[in-house]
Amino acid sequence: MGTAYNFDYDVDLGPTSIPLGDAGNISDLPLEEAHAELQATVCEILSNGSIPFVVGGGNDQSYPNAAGLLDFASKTPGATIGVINIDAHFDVRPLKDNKAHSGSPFRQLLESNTFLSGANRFIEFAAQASQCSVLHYNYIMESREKVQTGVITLAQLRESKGGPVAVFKRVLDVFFASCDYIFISFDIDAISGADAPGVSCPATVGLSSQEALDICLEAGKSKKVKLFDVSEFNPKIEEYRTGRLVANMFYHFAMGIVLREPRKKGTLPVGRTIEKLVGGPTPKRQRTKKRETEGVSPVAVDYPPVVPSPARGPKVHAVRSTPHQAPLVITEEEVEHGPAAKRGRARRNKKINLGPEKQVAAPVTAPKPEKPPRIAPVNTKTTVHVANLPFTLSDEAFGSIFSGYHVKSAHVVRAHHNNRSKGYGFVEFESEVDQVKAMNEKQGTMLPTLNGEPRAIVISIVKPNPK
Ligand SMILES: [Mn+2]
Repeated sequence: MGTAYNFDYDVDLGPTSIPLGDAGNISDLPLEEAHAELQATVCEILSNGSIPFVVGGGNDQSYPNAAGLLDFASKTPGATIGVINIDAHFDVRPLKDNKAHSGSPFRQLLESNTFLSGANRFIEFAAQASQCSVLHYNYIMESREKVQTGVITLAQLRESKGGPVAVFKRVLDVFFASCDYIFISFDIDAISGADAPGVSCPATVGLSSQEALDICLEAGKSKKVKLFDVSEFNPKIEEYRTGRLVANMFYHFAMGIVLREPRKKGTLPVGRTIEKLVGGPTPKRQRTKKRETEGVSPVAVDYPPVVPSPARGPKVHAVRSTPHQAPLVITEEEVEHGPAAKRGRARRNKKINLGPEKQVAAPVTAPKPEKPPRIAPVNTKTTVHVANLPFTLSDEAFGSIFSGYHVKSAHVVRAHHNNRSKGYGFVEFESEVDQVKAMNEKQGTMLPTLNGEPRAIVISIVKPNPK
């Protein structure tokens, strides 16, 4: 799954840091009985102070999971839950012959009296309009009469500042600000099929696996997140790549849980920073930003046929959580405008432990060559600024315009990266008399350009730097 100690995050996933346990499989039972067993198991694990991480299997598992959390929440009067469905699809289709299926879990939730009776919240995240019926969209919107719901499409995420991970954090912090417990339901068909092929309905576009892992990390870090499920992993379609992704999702979620606790200072072995190793400033981590096709009008389409998920029931992992802490207090204003103080990204620890020889080896860094200043300090008494120059003008030709005025130096200002003229320059004269005379007599001189339209130069005396 991953190393026990992750030095990138300074997170120890060893047994003394975070006790992980396998709560077993939901045995082969008729669907309704399996759901009942799952619901009871989830509630039991929560009651023991652990965080269930349920791996399916069909997305039908998500309603019993949510019901298990609702059962748990009912033990605390007034406790509310927030449910986020990260999914390319809404999964609010009606029951078939009164029976639940992988397309119906959130319809069941939005029609559950227990869910509707409290101030609970539900949001669809990363839904793809090309894969979802507008009728179902309307259904979710109409449910607002009974309960707070929302839809954030993948196209919206791509257009949002910070992309999916930043928006996900805002959903947790703002949309779920009033909720006590959060359930993250992650259908991995929300992830691009190139990254997650082992699903019944692989997506042509979607979240990247990197974004999925970052979301799992953020979910783990939120103290309110009490339950996580991963749906639609189907090893019969593809086992290796997708299996590793699901394991890595669990790994990142578990790392996030460790990061819930305030960091102890000095836990990380002293290492060298990236800067010291390679020289120069530490590069910011780059993420590929994909753009989705825009302008798809909503058309009512049905889901593609769903390949049956493996017969084996969902696998339940339990992660022991820390004792329940009071939910963060977020003010009304913060709900409107976001958190007052930006807490920023997870503080990635840039230090790398290189082992015992670290004290001996000196970092190999070349001394930084001194860059000449872009524009030499100018003497305002003897220098003029000349604008509206033709872009093809050389320094030499520029100086020759003022040949009768005792030119000390003349240069056209050029862009650093491609050396192209910026269309202005500076001329320095021997004396202030030359400066004023040249400005008065050469003002408006017409210079030829490539397109045949001559330009009149604009000469001005350089103003003293306000500093
Ligand atoms: Mn789904």
